[in-house]
Amino acid sequence: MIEFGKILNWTMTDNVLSVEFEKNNMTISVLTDEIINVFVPLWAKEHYSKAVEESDLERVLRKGRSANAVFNSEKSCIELSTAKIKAVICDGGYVDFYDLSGKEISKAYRGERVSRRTIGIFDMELLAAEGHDTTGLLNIQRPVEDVRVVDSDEPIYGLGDKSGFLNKRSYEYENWNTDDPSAHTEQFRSLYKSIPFAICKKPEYAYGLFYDNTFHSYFDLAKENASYMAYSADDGNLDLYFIGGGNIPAVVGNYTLLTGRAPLPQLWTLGYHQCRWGYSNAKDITEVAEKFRELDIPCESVQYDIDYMDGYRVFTWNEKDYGPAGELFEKLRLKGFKPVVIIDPGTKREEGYFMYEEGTKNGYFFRNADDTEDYVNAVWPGDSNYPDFGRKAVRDWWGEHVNSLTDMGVMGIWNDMNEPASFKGPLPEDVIGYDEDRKTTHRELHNVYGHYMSKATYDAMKAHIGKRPLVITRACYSGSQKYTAVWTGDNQSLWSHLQMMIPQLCSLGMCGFPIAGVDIGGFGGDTTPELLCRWIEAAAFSTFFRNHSANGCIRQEPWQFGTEVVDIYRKFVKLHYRFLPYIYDLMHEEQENGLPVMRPLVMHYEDDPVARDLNDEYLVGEKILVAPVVNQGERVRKVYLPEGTWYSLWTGEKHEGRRYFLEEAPLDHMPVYIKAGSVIPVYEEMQYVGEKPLDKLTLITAPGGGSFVHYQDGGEDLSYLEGNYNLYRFSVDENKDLTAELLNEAKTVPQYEKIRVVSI
Ligand code: MIG
Repeated sequence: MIEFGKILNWTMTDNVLSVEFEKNNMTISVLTDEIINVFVPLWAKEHYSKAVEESDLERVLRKGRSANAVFNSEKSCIELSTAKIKAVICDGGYVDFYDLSGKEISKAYRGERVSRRTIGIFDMELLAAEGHDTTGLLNIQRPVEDVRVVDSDEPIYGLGDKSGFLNKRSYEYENWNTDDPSAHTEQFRSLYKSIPFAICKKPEYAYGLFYDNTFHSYFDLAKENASYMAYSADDGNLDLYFIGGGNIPAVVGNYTLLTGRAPLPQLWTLGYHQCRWGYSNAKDITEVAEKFRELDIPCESVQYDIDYMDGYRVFTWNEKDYGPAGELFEKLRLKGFKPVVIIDPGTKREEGYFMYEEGTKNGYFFRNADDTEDYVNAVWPGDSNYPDFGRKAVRDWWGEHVNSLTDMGVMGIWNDMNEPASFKGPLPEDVIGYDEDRKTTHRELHNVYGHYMSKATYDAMKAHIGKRPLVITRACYSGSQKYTAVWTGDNQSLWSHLQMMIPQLCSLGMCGFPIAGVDIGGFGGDTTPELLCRWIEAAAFSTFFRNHSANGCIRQEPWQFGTEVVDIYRKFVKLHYRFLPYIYDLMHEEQENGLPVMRPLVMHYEDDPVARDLNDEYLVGEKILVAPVVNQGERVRKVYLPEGTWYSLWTGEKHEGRRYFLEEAPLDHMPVYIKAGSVIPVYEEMQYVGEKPLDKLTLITAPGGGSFVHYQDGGEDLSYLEGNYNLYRFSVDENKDLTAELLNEAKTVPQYEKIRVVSI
């Protein structure tokens, strides 16, 4: 709990209100009419934000702001108004937010918390039974705390990759990037990522709360008490961004305006990828790749897991088993495969190994608490050091080695183990690292380790390859979407994990990560033919679309399970490729509006009580609704469609929304619906991106007529930033007559040779 006391003084300069309380100071900055920062310098005067970069701020501030503050002597509080929001700052440090009509949006909670639990009740009993003193665990006071009133049934969304259902109300979570290989259940408090951003939805107003603090932090989302949600942190500042907007898309738009948006990826990266930890030589990789072509299942890459390294030494190549990298890459490149390789931060301690030598000589690794030696823990290569990515010099060094990989022909980099993982117990919080030239500790840096590693990778690739980088990461923080796509780490071949995929990817999307995926088929454990089929179906519209499995589990390529599975698998990978232009269009729009590709229904149907807690369907953009089967044995799917008229993608059958109905769903069928009035661009079949010129476009139309803005570029380089793209507006009327307008004309990207319209 933070003590404030009464307001003593305040000043307003430009957009910044500084308030002096008896016991603390607070700064309230108006960034835009809807983004307000509340800052209490408990630890440092600076924000030291990793999520909000200078360049983001410039963008935010360009959106304009105006604010004025008055003292309300009757209530003894300061009223700060923007054109859209009123923040009221009161004695006691309470900050309340209202809309301009005076309706309450988010108020500080004034009472005492009923308890501050740090541990589940069941664990408490267990601990007590084991003779531990559990009294102190009931009411831990943390130096940073913010408790806010929520309505008794106010749903809460977001929080990144956290497990559990879409509506995070009644869960508690911790932000401390964690690599826990056991099956991620609903009870898990933390996973690999820390995204301390919640979206709350009042009946008439949706808003967001972003707590920008990288120390270990905690959310109790109306679990300990239905009338408030509580945020706390072990250290750091209270650095809260109140994010208005009124509806969920606007809140996501504002949040991504603040923390940045994912840049447009190369088209091929949105295609299908195959991986396995344990493709242990060139023959294995080549046979898997060739089998995809032979079976006519589209595929972009067979990815290289740690097996390709020489003794798990990062930035080395195991020539003994894989031959010269260039030869293997070239052989596969001729068949359309792009090399994507894993890298791990843990750097083997070994005399003579260049990474160890360079890192040691230059002092690039984390240091022990007493600053006498480099810090050592163990990961795959054995005893290892940890690069101190918080410093630009270290990121640049790392980047040079990333460049050596891309020079070899590598086209995508997959960053693993960057929580960071450690086999000999967690890294102590007092391990020393730097935030640029400021000496600090792992306590502050832990949650941004993956963020900085991704930034190092992205910056190097962008400058070096002249193309849009493909970076994938396991660990990250708010704002990492500027550099990297994400996957959700080590799930398992469990139906419950297939089910969790939908809320997890939707939540990541609501937190600004549009390029996200899970290991299709499940990473750990043995998949089953039925589970694999349902998984490729359910994931068919995901943006990082990869089947991956662990060493030691049964192999998970579709052909391991017979021809029925292969046929089903092919059908849904092809479905994904057909809709690539639509997915790409959504990625193009994301640059403008911050919205993800895969969206929960509540994003566009906020007032629909069914949508608010719907976990087994998702939207792709606004026009496509997917209702996959995610239960073992199920052959009839109960589908819910929200308001409007919808058409089955497969049969054209018409359905009116706002109701449930049953659809037959044999193993080879996934219900998909297109909204009335849609115009959706699709491609012809292909084996991989780059196989043939994409000079024909088909527009699928659903009755009603409508229009759609379609984006077309070269798919790889950065010239789109200079306007080298074609932008079309396609309008289709009731008679299916097409009008195409060219809104922007590319310098070097040829326009379509043929555009045809088909009705559903
Ligand atoms: O400790 O590189 O999540 O995708 O296959 C396991 C081996 C290390 C964890 C990753 C997984 C990858 C595996 N890695």
